[in-house]
Amino acid sequence: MSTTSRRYAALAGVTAAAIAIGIAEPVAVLTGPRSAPLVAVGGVVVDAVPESLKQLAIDIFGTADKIALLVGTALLLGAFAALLGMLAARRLALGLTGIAAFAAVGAAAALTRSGADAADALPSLAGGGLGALVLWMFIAGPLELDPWPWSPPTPIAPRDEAPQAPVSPAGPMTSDHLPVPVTPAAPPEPDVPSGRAPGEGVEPESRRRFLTGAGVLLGTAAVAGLGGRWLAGWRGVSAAREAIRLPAPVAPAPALPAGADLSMAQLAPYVTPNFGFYRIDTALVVPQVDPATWRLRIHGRVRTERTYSYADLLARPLVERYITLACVSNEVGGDLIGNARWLGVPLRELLDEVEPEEDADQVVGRSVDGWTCGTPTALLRDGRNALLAIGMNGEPLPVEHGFPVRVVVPGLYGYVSACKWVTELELTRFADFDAYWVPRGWSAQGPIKTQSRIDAPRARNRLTTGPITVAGVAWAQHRGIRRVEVRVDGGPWQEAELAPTVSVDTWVQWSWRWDATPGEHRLQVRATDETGETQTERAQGVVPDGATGWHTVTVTVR
Ligand SMILES: Nc1nc2c(c(=O)[nH]1)N[C@H]1C(S)=C(S)[C@@H](COP(=O)(O)O)O[C@H]1N2
Ligand SMILES: [Mo]
Repeated sequence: MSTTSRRYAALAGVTAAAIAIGIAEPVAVLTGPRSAPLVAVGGVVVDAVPESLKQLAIDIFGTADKIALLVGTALLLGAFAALLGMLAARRLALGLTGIAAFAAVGAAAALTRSGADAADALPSLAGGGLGALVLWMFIAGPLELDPWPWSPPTPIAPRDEAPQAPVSPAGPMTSDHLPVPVTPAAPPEPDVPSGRAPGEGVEPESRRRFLTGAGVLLGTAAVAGLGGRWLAGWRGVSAAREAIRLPAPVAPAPALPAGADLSMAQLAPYVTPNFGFYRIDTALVVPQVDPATWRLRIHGRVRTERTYSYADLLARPLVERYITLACVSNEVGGDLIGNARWLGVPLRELLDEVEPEEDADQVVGRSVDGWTCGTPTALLRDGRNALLAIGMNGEPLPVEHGFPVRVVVPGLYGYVSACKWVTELELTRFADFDAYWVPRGWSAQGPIKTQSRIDAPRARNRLTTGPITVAGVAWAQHRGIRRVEVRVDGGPWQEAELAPTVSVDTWVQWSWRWDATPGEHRLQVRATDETGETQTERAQGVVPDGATGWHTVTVTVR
């Protein structure tokens, strides 16, 4: 095939794929956003890729890893589609088979997501069908080029002599049934020297039709795709969420002591605003859970299984507590941590109502999308403020933070406790069930490790000789922070000043006055928790149960 033909064929393939994926989106508005082929396949990939690769993606793209995955998938798909187009130009049946295979993969992916039903195959099947139609239109239908450029042009042979080159398996459908050029009086095409512009050798009228068709179809795909996504969002739960008026807590959060927040530039605020709160989950599209139909079923190894509605929760005495949530994937010095004021029902009370059996040492939280986490039953009943949360910083939970209901447990990493969009709590045993991250290489137990971070100054700040405030945060949820120390260039540890805090369940801000001297300096921090244990210097990565080591920042003073 000549370069020219390859370009046309690739364009046909890419347009067919764009239509397939674009059209699937509005269909997925009816069947649920997780049934859209890109999202379904992406979801399977997220669940299946080895942990090391996922960590690499998080390292490179941070919390934009999902967007990176979708863009990467789209690029890969585009390349495949181009190849498929070229294949179709040689043998249409092969191209169509390729599209059918892709549709089958999309449908299969959608069907295997947890909670899927037969309708979830529809977006992929509808998209595949239309994609195949478009491919046919370009290769052998109304948008077909006249004559086919699929084989190298033979400039010597005058076009109205001898059968033209296209001896394609799809042969009989060639140009003879196409309209003759509209302008029979048009001057004959100039002879074609080698190194021609793409498309030359093809009737200009048919070329125009082909390219216009591709443009219109690509536009249609974009409008359908973006429109579908928009509609899905509009059909989502934001309206239901906005209509909610949260009751006042019977046990409000303690007032913040003066000075809990040093309000310093670069230093993380004591309370993390909702819009700035880190987000980590495996959901490629945010689950839309209607509070009117939401239920929480607590079952398994219990004496009395119970089910609660959202209204049931609102009617109960609510407590409000500051709790700092942290991700096990947070590197030393990282920002996958945030502190919020959570409103909810004490989980202990709900567990008392279902009466767990003595040997039920694990409570498995299950999200509407099938994600699970396993929490030690004992920790949920030991008096700490483990909450079934409905509010975050005075608002109903933001949709991406688990609306309408999630779990928050002080002292445990999110992956073993903080189930968002929770719909089930199952009492079981660690010996009987591994939650989502456990078979993927993470520890079944995930107590938060004592950590500290330098927020100011940062490595690239321009610093001048003289007094400088070094500041940051330290955390050891549910144990509390007793001491934070800073040292410069490996010198003696110096005690930092701790800001007041509301409880042992939140982080604490710290600051330290440094008389900076010119040159390059290495600042290091370490914290000691209220049990007297000082955080270890030993550097360990985040797998399997959280990073260790001292946060170190190198700065230059002039
Ligand atoms: N349904 C669901 N809940 C989930 C997760 C998830 O992937 N799915 N990830 C957990 C992890 S690893 C963390 S660190 C916290 C993060 O909560 P956030 O996104 O509200 O900060 O949610 C937890 N809850
Ligand atoms: Mo996490």
